[in-house]
Order: sequence, then C-alpha cells, then structure tokens
Amino acid sequence: MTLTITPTQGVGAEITGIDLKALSDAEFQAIEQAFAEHGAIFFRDQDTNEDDHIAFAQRFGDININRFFGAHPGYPQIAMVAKEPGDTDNIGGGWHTDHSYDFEPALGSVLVARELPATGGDTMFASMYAAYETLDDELKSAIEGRNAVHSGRHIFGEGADTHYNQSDAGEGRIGNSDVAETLKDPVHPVVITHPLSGKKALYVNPAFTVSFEGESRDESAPLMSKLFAHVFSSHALHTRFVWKPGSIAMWDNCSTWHWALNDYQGQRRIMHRITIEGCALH
Ligand SMILES: O=C(O)CCC(=O)C(=O)O
Ligand SMILES: [Fe+2]
Repeated sequence: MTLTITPTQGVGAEITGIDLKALSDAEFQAIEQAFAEHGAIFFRDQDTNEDDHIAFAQRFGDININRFFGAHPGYPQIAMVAKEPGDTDNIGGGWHTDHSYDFEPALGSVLVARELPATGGDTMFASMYAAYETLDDELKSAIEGRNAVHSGRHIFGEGADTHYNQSDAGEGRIGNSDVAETLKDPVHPVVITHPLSGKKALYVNPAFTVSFEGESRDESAPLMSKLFAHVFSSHALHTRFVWKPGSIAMWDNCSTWHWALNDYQGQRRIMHRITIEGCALH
C-alpha cells in the first residue's frame, strides 16, 4: 500500500493506502502534515474499533473530554454524535466550528461513522484559509487587527436558542447548563495565524461568534453577516463529504467550518467523535 494524498474539491484531502490501526511513524507524519495543509482529511474503508480510534487521535495530542455531548458508555474519551429515528434536530446542523467558545479551542476532531442512514447525512466543510484569501480588500481592511467575542452559552446553556439559525443543539442529547454557565466568552482574533501551518484563516463562525470586541451584537451584525455571507455563498471553498461504512473524517477547527446536513428524518445516524486539545489563537 502506498500512502496517497488527493486534495478534494473546495477543501480537504482524501488519504488512501493506509491502515489507521497500524500506522508507521512516517505515515503518521505525512497524515499530520496533510491535516495542517488541507484542514480536513478523509479516510475510507477503515476497520477500526474504539481502541483504534482513541490510539489514532492520541497521536495528535491530548484528548478533550466533551462537556456537552453524551459519552460512549464504555469509553469516556468518545463523544456520541447521535440522531435517533425519533429525533428531529441533529448535532451540528448549521455552519459552525467547534469549541471557539473556549480560550484554547480544540485543535480538531476525528469522527468515525458507526451507523449511517440509507440516504443523506453528509457533512459539509468550508475552508477558512480560502475564505480569508477571497475576501475583498474592503472587508479585509475592515477586520484587520480586530477581535471577536465567542460564546457557547446560547447553545449549551439554560434556554438555548437558535441564534443565527445555525443551532448546534440537539434535543437533550447535548447541553449541560451548569457547565455552560461557567463558560467565559473568550475573545479571539478575527483573522488568526494558524498554529500548525502559519497561514492566515478567518476565525468567526455563525454558531458561536457573538460580536466584535467592543461592539454590541447589533452593532456587529452588518459586518459579521457580510463575513458569514461570503462563506455561505462561496461554493468553491466548500466540500461535501458523503459517508460510507468505514469512513473517517478529521477536521481542523482553526481553518474550517463544518455542517452536518439534517436530511434523513426518521433514520438513525450514529457517529463516534474524539476531540483533540488545542491552544490559544493569535
Ligand atoms: O455529524 C457530523 O457529521 C458532524 C457533527 C458535528 O458538528 C460535530 O461532531 O462537531
Ligand atoms: Fe461540530
């Protein structure tokens, strides 16, 4: 088997010719480099159990135990991203990036498909490197040197709402109002320099970014909406990942957004997610 990295249209790369259960150090380094460069990496036909999933994720760093999603009954490191046939909402059903409400946002997540609906349930990804690069000069100068405030309280706390119509809520499968109330609404730069690649990325998202620092939500809305609209409408920087049995996706929270499509009502979709700790962003 030869490790091959094939960029996908829009964002990400598909990596073939490897078995994630038995990676050499050289293969891991190639994967880590592809992750830093492409922002999302996709694998097919992987026969992994929970221990293999944990071992692969741990090669990237420490595991972040999710405070809001239900845990796998046997493996606290694995968060269940589940939608049962009777559920209407899903987890991550709008464009977002995970963990921007933390001071040190998680580096990324490794999501493994365990039970898929017969049709639907694809995940969209968008490149925030390309989003920044393709902003017009006026927007680039409007955000230069600015910071934004992020929060998870409206999503995970008491009376969670669906602000920006980009809810990450999921009918009781997520939420922990005690923990949510301790969230402190960190400030991050609107344009970050990526900790792994050194490239600039747009770092605001519709689910968790509430305002520019020093402005109210209303004052921020005109410019913030332009940034979001740029990403929504720039289809050239999106990719759509179609899950199959054995598929695994790993995404970078600093340089991508994602969106779990909720187009499979009445069917079950069970995914296992492991999230890797990150660092403060500058
Ligand atoms: O289920 C998916 O495809 C992704 C869900 C999501 O947003 C997440 O796990 O962070
Ligand atoms: Fe997510």
